[in-house]
Amino acid sequence: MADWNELGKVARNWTYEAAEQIKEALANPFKVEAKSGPDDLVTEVDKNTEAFFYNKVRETFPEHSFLGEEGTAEKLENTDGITWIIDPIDGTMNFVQQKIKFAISIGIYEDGVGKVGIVYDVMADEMFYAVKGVGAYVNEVELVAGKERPLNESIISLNARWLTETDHPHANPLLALVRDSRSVRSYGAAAIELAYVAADRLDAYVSVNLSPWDYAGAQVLLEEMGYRATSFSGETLSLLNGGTVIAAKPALQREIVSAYVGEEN
Ligand code: 2AM
Ligand code: CA
Ligand code: CA
Ligand code: CA
Repeated sequence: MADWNELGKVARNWTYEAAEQIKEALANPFKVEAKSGPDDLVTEVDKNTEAFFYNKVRETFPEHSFLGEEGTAEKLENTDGITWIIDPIDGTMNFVQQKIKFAISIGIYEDGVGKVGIVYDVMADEMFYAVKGVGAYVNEVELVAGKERPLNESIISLNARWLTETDHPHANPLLALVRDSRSVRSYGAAAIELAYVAADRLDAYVSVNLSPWDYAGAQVLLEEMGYRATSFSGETLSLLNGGTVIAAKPALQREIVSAYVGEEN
């Protein structure tokens, strides 16, 4: 049986090592490419960081599987055994243009069950991590479950762009959600926003399109806190396919699904 505390420590040490390399890279010019459009970027730093983790996992745990955003490893066919799901830089646009608010995200799963979760905000030096059944932490401080707040006292995080795409099927429910909440934030890094929900800095985070590497790390944090993350229709998030995501404390999460983003709306 794997020692998840120990594996978590190894993963955090690699994360700190990778973060040092990212900060060094940030001090020099690097190549930026657009993927699907001007808001979907990748740099050589994303690719090098993913390769760093892939090589570490391959050398140290050859029996483990690996999934990363930038395609270093083969596509994942299933979630049997121990799988590392990594986003080498979450918030690449922030990385390129703002040079703050980006994270390394790692989820380690066993047969589809989240065991270790890491979201490291590199420039803030904030290490959010959880080990299933042990606890969730930011740096060395254990996170304590926050109280539920009614929607009109809740701060919701989402990408405001979705509100402007009026022919998008989710635009109207999201407009209503924004109207009924206390206020809205937008940080541009899904893993950080999900970790903020786990840390009770945000009450909810909503996205119309994420991939498994965006939420695999933070999902372990959210589960450890007893919070919920599902698709807009209330389904468990998949590690093989992405889609819509709504994460919040359980009562608020259920309310947002049933009264706003769920299929009956
Ligand atoms: P990324 O920076 O790793 O690409 C805001 O763009 C947030 O949504 C980021 O966390 C980003 O992750 C994520 N995201 C997911 N799919 C995306 C896409 N197709 N284009 C841009 N961002 C995407
Ligand atoms: Ca990306
Ligand atoms: Ca991402
Ligand atoms: Ca990324």
